[in-house]
Amino acid sequence: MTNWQGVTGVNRAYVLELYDRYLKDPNAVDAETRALFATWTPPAEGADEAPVALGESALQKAVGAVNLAQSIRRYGHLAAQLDPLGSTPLGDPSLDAATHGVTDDDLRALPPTIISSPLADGAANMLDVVNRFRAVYCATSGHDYSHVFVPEERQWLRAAVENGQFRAPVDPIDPVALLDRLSQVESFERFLHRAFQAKTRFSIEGLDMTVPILDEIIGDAAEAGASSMFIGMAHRGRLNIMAHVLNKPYAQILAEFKDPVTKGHFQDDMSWTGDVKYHAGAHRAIPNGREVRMVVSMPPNPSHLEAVDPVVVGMARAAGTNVDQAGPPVFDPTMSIPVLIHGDSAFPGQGIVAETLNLARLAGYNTGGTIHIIINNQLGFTAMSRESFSTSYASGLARGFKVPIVHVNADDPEACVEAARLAIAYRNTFKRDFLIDLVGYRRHGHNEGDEPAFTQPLMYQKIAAHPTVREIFATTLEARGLITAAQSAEMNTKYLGTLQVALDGLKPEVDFVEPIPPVPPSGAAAKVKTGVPLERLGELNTSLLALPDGFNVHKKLVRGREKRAQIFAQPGERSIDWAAAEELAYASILSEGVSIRLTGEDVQRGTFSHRHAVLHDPGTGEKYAPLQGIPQARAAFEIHNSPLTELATIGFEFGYNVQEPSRLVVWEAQYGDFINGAQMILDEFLLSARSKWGQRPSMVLLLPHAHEGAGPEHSSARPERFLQLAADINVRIANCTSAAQFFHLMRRQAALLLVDPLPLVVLTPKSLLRHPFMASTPQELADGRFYRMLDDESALGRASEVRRVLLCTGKMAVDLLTSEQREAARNVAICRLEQLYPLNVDDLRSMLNGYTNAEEIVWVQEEPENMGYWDFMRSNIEAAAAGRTVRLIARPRSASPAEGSSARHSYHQQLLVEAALAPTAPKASGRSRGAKPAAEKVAG
Ligand SMILES: Cc1ncc(C[n+]2csc(CCOP(=O)(O)OP(=O)(O)O)c2C)c(N)n1
Ligand SMILES: [Mg+2]
Repeated sequence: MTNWQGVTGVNRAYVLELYDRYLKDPNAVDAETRALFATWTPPAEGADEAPVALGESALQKAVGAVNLAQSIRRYGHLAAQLDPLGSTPLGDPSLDAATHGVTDDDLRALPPTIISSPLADGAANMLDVVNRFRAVYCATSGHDYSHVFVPEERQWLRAAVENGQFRAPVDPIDPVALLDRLSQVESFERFLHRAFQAKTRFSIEGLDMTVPILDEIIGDAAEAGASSMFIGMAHRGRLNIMAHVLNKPYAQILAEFKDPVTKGHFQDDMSWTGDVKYHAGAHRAIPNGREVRMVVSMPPNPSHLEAVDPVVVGMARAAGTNVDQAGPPVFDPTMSIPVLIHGDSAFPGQGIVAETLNLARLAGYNTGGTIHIIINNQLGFTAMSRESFSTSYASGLARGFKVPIVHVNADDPEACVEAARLAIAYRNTFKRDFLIDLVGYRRHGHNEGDEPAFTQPLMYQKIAAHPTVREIFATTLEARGLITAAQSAEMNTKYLGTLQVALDGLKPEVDFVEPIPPVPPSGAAAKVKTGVPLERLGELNTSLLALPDGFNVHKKLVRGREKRAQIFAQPGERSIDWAAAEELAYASILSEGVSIRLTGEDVQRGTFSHRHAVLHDPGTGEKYAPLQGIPQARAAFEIHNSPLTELATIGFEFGYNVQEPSRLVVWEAQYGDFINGAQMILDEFLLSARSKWGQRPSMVLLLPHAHEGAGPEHSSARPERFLQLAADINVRIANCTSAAQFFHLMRRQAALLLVDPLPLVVLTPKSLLRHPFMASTPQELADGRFYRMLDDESALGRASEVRRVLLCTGKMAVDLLTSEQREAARNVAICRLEQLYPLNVDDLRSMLNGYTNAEEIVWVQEEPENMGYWDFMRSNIEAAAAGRTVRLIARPRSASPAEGSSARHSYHQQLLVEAALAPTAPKASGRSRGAKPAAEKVAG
């Protein structure tokens, strides 16, 4: 174009018009043109040959033709035939030539070169080009990525579509092999339909192409060098994908349909639960000679739709992260690829999808791009699309995250293969999410026992008459002369035969495999040594306080750091506060070669401004994380302020944790109260994964908890909910009343990661973070260990005088132990439970037996009676109380966890303390003086 001689007539007018646009806004033209115009000088008026006189109308025609082509690029998907059931596409006026003031004749008169596209190569004229555009953009694939704001990405996508690089013949497809695969997929469903008529299987039929799409993604990913892929999906098509993508043996699947009664799985104590067959996980190793080239895994998931999304993404992140070196971990986006298969109703409906999409580009959560596939059957149970989402497409939500989208008709296998190739190539090139909206239908009801015609009579009339994709493709290949009808039929016979052989030879009791987690060695937690020699602690402290050359800290932190430098001056002085204990615990864990990942809202500074795990130089804004800089560390430390969500972030950490169980994963809530936003992940994954799926999570939840007058939503981490879910071997729950206890608890957790892993829930302090009572001595860090219960040391010398034993935990314990009334209450002992679950009743009994003259055992909690610990503690205390009166002091039953007034809180808290330390035990039916608002219940 730099040669002006070559640009004449209409082209010349068009170039000038484009140049004009470029001058007004360089971004108004594409990058190629922009580059050319950067060095191009337009001819002077009347220079060289006189420009062909171009009337206004000719210019308009050229512009109209270009605008038409551009509109097809942008909006062609609205006219694409995406629905196999033949519904009329929405269309758009911008796709009509008339809207742009041009006719076919006008287009025919225009040269193809006025638009830059591989599709213009060799075209006779603009009409030819427009027809080629329609064939690409308005056929059975809808390319929806005008919302991608990065010009390079948009151009790459456009070029990939227009030059056909992922389509045959440029990228060949073996259509016969594809038909064979579809035959396998279809035969599986037909066989199960016949063999297990009444059983739910959530058939893939209508979206059969999901399997070949996954084949393509897996093949390309392995070729590109990825070592792992994680597939997250719900019920629909799961068994088919397990069988054919994860290679789960037919025998095992068929045995699950038989649901045999075997000795191993049916225990008389009714303790084993397991899960339904379409929730199970599986994995498959793809070999490369004798080596494993890539491992494809599908983790188990609950019925809660989309809940597995952040879990899968977290798994992929963990698999791609190397933590072997000190400092920040090294994440390699090429190592692992997450693939999420969504339902068309669930994708727009479930908020966790948006939360997961939002993680994609955050430094602490990025995975190098997730491939999303919406298996779009245009129904959610009985609800139609128009009842399920407000966006135009089921995929609409992804547009806001700038995720390129291809909608593709599931009855066009070759278009589907192209979409899959495009998805993985884009992901590998740009390391970003891509979405395939696979539009099909659902051949049966929601499950196979459902009657879909109750609610979608017309749709199901169409479906009943609609040939399967296999049948359609077989007809196509027959027409192309690639196979005969007999060969096509033979494919089905072959696969049905294989399944029949598997069923005939089935030994359900043997073939039925259910995950049972190994039983941890008994007493492992008690045996762990968590003390760290004083000298080493001192060295760690010094290293933690060291700063890189020239790095300054905020002046308000200087005094605290000076004090911190002195904490090891006197081994017996209570100089170590919670924050120091935490940081020293992490430093010592890193020095032992265990990596740590700590996330949560604002965790770098800490909600209560106590942690400062990442320092900011006030002059330069530079950041420094001491735990990444200490020379003693032998493993990576990762810390991220999380986005403002509890649900997806805990899901992500859970996934990270189960994928790489040797790393310590810690998530902290801003306030414990917000943990209920993640209830679904706690219920369905963290606390039940072991029982349902044999998984062994071990992540830590730090939940600031205490009634301090900050209102109903800044008081309670809802310990009652964790205690209700605590059963069998599934969690440890603690509420520590000293910095040393927390130090040892965290160190114990790190030491148990591979020996006796369990999730750890810690109810952590807020105002108590800096309370002198909580401070510990260096010696307690060096010599001590984590104590599950703390007896009242001050009462030991007068144990026989004690008439009442108070049992309590956390802030309530501190309030009692530091109250003015305590001194006078000589006949009261205050014992603390630092670990609430598992609770050793024998230990509790021994502690209580030390108070031989105690008449009553009182559980004191700041939470209302219907919350907190009482429901859980009551039977345990009764079991340990040896017939003594057991009662409760607590706020009365309440719908809301706490007062919305600081003054009322303080008054009520004082009443609780007074009631607990009242000189004489009240009679069973009475109330103690001043305890009016407090509920006192006598148990047993
Ligand atoms: C969180 C949640 N809410 C409700 C349900 C009950 N449910 C199971 S499948 C389904 C419809 C799902 O529709 P879609 O996402 O389109 O998937 P499809 O079954 O059509 O493949 C519903 C509402 C569920 N499993 N999970
Ligand atoms: Mg659906």
